[in-house]
Amino acid sequence: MSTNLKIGLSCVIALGLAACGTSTTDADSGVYTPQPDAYIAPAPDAYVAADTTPVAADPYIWVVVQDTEQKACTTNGPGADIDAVALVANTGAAVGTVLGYGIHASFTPNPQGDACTNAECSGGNCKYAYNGTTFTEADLVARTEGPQDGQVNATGNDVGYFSLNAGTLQLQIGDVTTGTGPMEIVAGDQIQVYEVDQTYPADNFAPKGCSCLPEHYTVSLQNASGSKTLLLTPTLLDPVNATCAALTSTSTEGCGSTLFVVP
Ligand SMILES: [Ca+2]
Ligand SMILES: [Ca+2]
Repeated sequence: MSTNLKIGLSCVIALGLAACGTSTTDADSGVYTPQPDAYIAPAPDAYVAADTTPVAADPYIWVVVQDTEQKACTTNGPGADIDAVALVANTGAAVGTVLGYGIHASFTPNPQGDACTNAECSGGNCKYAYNGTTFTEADLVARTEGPQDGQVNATGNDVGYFSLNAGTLQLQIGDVTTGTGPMEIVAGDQIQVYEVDQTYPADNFAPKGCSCLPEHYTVSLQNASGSKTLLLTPTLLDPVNATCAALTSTSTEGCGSTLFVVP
């Protein structure tokens, strides 16, 4: 029996069981049926991998500053007075270097109520809080973006800070040079919050004798989807704020301008 006859006979037998064109018997005989399978396989694999990677990361990009100061309405600026928020490097030769400042700031009043109404504030106006009657909320919230620039004036209005009045400030971090963001915030990074405190008269950003109370707040991180929140640990107070209690291993609040570490 010739070779051709053997192949033909096996194909006839296979036809009785399954499609001859896709059987392994035909592959043995040199017919080109495998080609379509080899072409289709790689494309869906490459697409799926690229689509899932960013979702899995979902890094921390929001800094959330929550006012926790006890109610005190004797001034125009109830609660923590936030001037600026900085992302600070904490590795290698870059330790202490500012990497970025706050951008895209927004504010949420405390759903349980403000600490102070205008009627309770000095002069009937919580001027530096969102409910004050002198500045718009947008103006005040934007004062927390960018580098430290708060100034308390003996006469005329203060500039450069926003009093939280029991509410919550959210910011992203933009690159210190280009301003673009949000930058990802990772373990080991540090967050420096500038709160109008006793460092302001000490550094000539407020009149000598300014009460400029160091006030309390917490700092957390959130990811873009809002599924994760991470409370930061206050790690360094400014010694000029003599009324602040010393930090301990269980401290959660900043007091005045405070450096926090991302655990
Ligand atoms: Ca400012
Ligand atoms: Ca203050």
